[in-house]
Amino acid sequence: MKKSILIFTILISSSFVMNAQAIRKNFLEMTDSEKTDLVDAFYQLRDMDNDGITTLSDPNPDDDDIINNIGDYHAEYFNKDAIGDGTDLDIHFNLPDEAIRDIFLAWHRELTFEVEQLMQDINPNIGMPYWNSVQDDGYDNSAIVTIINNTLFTSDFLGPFNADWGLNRNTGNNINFLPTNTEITNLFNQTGYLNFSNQFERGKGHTGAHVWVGGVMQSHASPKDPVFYLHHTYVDKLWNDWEIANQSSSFIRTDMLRYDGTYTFHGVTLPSVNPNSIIDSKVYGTFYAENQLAELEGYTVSNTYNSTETFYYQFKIQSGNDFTVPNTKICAFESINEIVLTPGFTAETGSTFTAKIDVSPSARTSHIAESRKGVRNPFNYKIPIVWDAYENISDTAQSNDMHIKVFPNPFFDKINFNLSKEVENCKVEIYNMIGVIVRAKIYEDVQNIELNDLSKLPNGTYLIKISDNKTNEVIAIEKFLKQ
Ligand SMILES: [Cu+2]
Repeated sequence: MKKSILIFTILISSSFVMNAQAIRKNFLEMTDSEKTDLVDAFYQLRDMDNDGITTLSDPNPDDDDIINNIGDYHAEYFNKDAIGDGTDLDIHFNLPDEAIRDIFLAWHRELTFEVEQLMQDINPNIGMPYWNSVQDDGYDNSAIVTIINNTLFTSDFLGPFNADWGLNRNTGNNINFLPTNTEITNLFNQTGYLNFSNQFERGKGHTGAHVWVGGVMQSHASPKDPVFYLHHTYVDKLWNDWEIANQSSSFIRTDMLRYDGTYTFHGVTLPSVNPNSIIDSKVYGTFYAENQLAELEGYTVSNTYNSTETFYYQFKIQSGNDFTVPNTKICAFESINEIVLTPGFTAETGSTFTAKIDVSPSARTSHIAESRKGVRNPFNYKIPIVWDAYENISDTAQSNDMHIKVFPNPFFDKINFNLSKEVENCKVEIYNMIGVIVRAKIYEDVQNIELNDLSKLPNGTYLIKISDNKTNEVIAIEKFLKQ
């Protein structure tokens, strides 16, 4: 009897830390089936009494589910030192001794892992997506609200949770609550870790999405709204990007609330995690993709969490720069479009490594079926303007004999566009892959266009669109890569 209980406990414990490795992407890059998978997983995590009812009308509500547990925990310890004698540990806004107690970024990283792991127990294909809440300066307020409501809070994605879970969102809030590119640039200019962390936690980069969504998301119980996890995955990505540039994150504290090896939920003891051990988000095999590009670098496959580490991304996967699959370890890359291995990628003798493009539908039915449909145009709110032009351009280009030579491609800080003939009065626009114009300029009588100072653009795929400034007719369009 005792033995079977022990085995049962081990099974639960080990399943709790399975998987985790994932390529996390912008939710705008998710296919329809991936959205369905994520929504289903959220509802299952909320339904710990397994009666299939996850709405407020559940006649036997079991509040002891992980979503409510995390929400309540987060509320209880949110800013505990401010209400006690000042010595209690907490997870937010630690004053006055925040230097030794600031675990905001590490704590929320571990929390995101915890929930992602639980979701992967339900469906191993899930990677937590992120919501980039940064808005371009000078955007039209109502247009942004429409875009967010038409992408993030749709009826097939995060919209229905509002009524089902009583979240009282107020997404008509003033869009100026959300951060601008300028604010994020200022944040990234912070070089000391404590300054960065403090400004991040208190500034719009973190608080913006909480306040703008409103309702529960604005309260100390914010993890009860699923959008919390997409927002904090984005916060985590920004920390990851900052750390790559600055390499100076460190925590004086070596323990964290909830993850100190004593906290138990439904019979499972959560691991003890030293915040300094998770400064590199790759520690769990987590990579961030952006703009149709996933760069897998500086990682050694260990199979610690997964007997086969499978990295899936429907766009381009590029790996090199100290990515190693050691002897006896198993790793796979899966893509729909392109996999590139560059110097520094090593699959050692005795390892198993496979790279699959367009893997058979039986292997990854839901991803592939949808991705095949969606890969050319997975964005349904803005980018079609560009993509439709890209699709039709061959006809136009043939008729006016116009094409663009791009060099270097990929580029880093400078790029040249060489048109096959001079154009009189044209508008040049550079789009990223979620349809946002990142550069725009009007030219008179131009054949060679040079753009500089592009090193701060995120890596990934872009489109240049050249159109007649008077008629708006597309003259030429070309795709290129920043790396
Ligand atoms: Cu928080």
